[in-house]
Amino acid sequence: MSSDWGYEAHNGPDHWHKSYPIAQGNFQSPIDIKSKEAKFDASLKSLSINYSPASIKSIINIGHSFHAVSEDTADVSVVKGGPLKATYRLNQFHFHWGPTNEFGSEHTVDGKAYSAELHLVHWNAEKYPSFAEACKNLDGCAVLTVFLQVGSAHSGLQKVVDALSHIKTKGKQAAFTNFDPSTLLPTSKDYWSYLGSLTHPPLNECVTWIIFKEPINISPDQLNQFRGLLSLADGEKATPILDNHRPTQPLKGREIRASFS
Ligand code: B30
Ligand code: ZN
Repeated sequence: MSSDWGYEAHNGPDHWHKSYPIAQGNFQSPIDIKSKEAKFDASLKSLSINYSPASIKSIINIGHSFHAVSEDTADVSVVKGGPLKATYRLNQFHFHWGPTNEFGSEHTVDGKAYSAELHLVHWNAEKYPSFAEACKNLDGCAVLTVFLQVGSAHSGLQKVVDALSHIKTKGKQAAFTNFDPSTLLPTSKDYWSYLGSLTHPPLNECVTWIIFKEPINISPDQLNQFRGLLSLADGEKATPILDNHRPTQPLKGREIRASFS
């Protein structure tokens, strides 16, 4: 079944509110982070990330992006502490990018976009029975976010890029194992945090966003390999996935906290 939304002119972010009215809600993501307005909170220092290479199982082309899927029936890769009041379990990670290297990230910092953005998506398995149930609650999900800036090739990212040759078209899936997601994290663990939503439909307002200040590198060639994925199934007309980022949304009085001063 093809979905009713996408990132093109006829079904893109400006149309989503018709099928998903929450698109105009008070806790939507992404946002522009005005770094001067973020408030230092010493209690955020205690973020603890525990990832294992045993958790990632497969990689799948979902048409508008690709997911690296984690085993999430047990606490194999988790994040806790910082703004979180429970242990959140990794469900999948994915990226957002754009047609050129000038923009492509979803969040921006002081109006500046990065070339791409990594989302490590977790859910509150202490409180909810499944990712889908967790998504119905404000404390349901936590997304660790890393900005990607164009520079030298990233060796951790190259393992992901190498796997893309097996999932060129929508619906394709391949084994992807023995990958440590922590290789995609920046050296500095300084971050901003705020409450928001999933950045594409169903756009549920269920996410504690944790956004690392320091970007990682991605080479122009690695970015082009993302754009080489195709958005339709085998046999249908091949359309590359050139853009899958939502523009920034109004902050509507929300507070952005910083783990650093
Ligand atoms: S994000 O991290 O805010 N970009 C979902 C998960 C994370 C984000 C956005 C959406 C989500 O779970 N969406 C509903 C289920 N999806 C599958 C998926 O995991 O993400 C169905 C779909 O394709 O339409 Cu995209
Ligand atoms: Zn995302």
